[in-house]
Amino acid sequence: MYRTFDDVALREHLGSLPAIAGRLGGPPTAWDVREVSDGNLNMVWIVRGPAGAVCVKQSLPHVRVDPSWPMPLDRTAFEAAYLSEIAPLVPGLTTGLLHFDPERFVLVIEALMPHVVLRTAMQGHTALPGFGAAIGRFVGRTSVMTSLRHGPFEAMMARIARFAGNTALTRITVDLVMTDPFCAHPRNQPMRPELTALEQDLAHDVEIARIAAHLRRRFLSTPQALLHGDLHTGSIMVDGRDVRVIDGEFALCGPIGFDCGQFLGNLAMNAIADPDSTIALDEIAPFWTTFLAETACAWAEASGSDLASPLLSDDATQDSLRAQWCAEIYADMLGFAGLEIVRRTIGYAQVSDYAAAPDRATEAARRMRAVALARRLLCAPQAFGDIAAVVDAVREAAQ
Ligand code: SR1
Ligand code: MG
Repeated sequence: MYRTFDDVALREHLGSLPAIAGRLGGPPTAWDVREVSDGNLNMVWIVRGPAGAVCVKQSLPHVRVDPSWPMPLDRTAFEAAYLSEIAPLVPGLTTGLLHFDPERFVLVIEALMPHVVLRTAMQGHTALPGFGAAIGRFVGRTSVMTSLRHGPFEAMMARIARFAGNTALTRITVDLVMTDPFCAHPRNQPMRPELTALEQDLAHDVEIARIAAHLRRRFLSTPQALLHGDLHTGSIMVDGRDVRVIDGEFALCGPIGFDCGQFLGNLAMNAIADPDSTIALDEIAPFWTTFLAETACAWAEASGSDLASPLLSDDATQDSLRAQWCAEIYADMLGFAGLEIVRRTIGYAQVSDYAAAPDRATEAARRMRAVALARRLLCAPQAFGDIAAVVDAVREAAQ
């Protein structure tokens, strides 16, 4: 039976799970339970015992940061299903799933210690190079291996059906990322008065409205692969060069360029919000080139319905099929990065990276430059023929 855990209920529940209690060691009363909820939706605790530690996540019947916003509990079930599918594909790039309780909507995963959230590390200028390539590997491998390229189409259909049920969180993305920022929705939180006119301009821009509608349609009707669905720099933890993707509760089957675009958009925002640091800018090209390289490796390993015709099996044809696949992802990535930048700059749930500005006027100017870049990504994607052109545009916007 579901009830939101308090300290006592949490200890009691973990104590009833022999594998978890054994991992922690000692009696439940000896465990150190610390609430570390940080995201917008769920409760999270780190529990430490004499023998080890675990991370526990429980859904609330509402958005954690806004109790007036009701939310179904099933999001941890989708996160558990996502982790079960992708963790074996990318060992060392995510967390192990230790336990899921479908009645209490409690997920127990490996505790990442002493990792910190990548966004925090970037803001503190302590993030080390290499995380872009790690995310490129993560997205490249998980996307090919959970697409029609690999396995029988029946497995893909089952995956699509399973994650199509994640409608509550998909609704959040459709509204907060793809709709509200472009219609002056009351949930938006642009810096007022500095960005009020910008929000109004966007709300009256027919070209942007059409492009947002196109991307929304692609997001909802192009189930290319199993996506993380919320791959911003707050969904990644790092410890030195160890990089882990967390928080897969928004998982769904969709266009691969969505995950790529969210990550790219967040790197671009950090670069513009904090021009004293070049780490985000420097990680963009390694992200994309590693994504392409990993896609090529996974493509060769995969065995799916694309390979059914002997007419397509020679190397040159396979290379051209892969190039076509990557070109489609690249085009989607530019658009979704544009949406993510606008959303995190004027919409609901913004990025804290902008706090790097020394004063309000500078912050507003940086936010405006970020939205100007987003407009270019959305409206003039032909100007970004390769990833070097994207890096140049981000560098220019950060100056
Ligand atoms: C109401 S949830 C707001 C945001 O938090 C999550 O991390 C997602 O990014 C979502 O859009
Ligand atoms: Mg999250």
